[in-house]
Amino acid sequence: TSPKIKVELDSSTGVAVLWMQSAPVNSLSLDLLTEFCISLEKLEMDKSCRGVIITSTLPKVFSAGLDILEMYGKSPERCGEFWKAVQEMWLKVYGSDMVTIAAINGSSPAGGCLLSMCCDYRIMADNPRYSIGLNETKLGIVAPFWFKDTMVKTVGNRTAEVALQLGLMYSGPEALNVGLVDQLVPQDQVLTAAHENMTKWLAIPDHARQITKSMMRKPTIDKLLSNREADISNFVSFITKDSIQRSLRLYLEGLRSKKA
Ligand code: CO8
Repeated sequence: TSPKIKVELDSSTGVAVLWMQSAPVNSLSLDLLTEFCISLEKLEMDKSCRGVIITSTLPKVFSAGLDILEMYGKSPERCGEFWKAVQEMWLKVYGSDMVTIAAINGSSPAGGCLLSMCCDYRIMADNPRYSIGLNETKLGIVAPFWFKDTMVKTVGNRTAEVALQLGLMYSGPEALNVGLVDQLVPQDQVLTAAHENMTKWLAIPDHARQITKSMMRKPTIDKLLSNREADISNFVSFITKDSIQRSLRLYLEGLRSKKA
């Protein structure tokens, strides 16, 4: 199978661009998550890399979030393996020592929004067709505590409380307004803006920025680290319930019939 991730590192600037290139929608499958983590790990260990811009090669989608097919009709063992990979991605991105900027050049529901929120800074393409948010409740599923924590850390408790219950998807201007994204720019300027912003972050001495980042994020990370196994078994017992499988099937059918 062809690679789902492409990385370009410019050693002279210390900035890498990590592209998700898994058509049609960059859904976060076990394969994509595994490749993503390996790529990020390599950059993390590469002393010449100080910052990474996460983006998509697809024309309209940043990431459609977790691959629903990984959660539908799969064995408990496989669901557990998948969930561990989702945790791993979150831990790696949220806890990265590098500067991370999400260049959100398309729609970014659920896991796509989570991935964006794990970055230090978010720049979104100004296009009325794109939206971003944690829409889990609309699928009849529940975002786990560390998704919730990440959202609270990004937009504050009250906004997260409403957004999570309603499964709100925000337009670009709405996302900017609540602070879910930091900048809204024309589609063709997303990557340029990400590079410009990266320069500001890289002007700060790494050690001071890293310690500060860790001070902000470590308690949230430790919470998952000390509950990892329980979180996996919670997910597996929840997602394999008949009623939840039925919700997922209906949602998938809805996605498919939308274009029929
Ligand atoms: N997983 C698997 N397949 C998907 C997904 C997905 N997340 N999203 C889209 N697809 C499929 C579609 O079914 C379609 O398949 P097919 O060609 O076979 O019909 C194909 O991808 C293309 O999709 P669209 O035609 O819809 O493409 P568009 O460009 O029109 O729209 C969107 C792109 C906006 C991304 C749209 O596809 C969309 O809204 N997708 C659904 C996104 C979504 O709701 N994701 C939620 C995933 S759940 C999650 O991430 C967190 C779960 C936390 C679990 C906690 C449990 C305890």
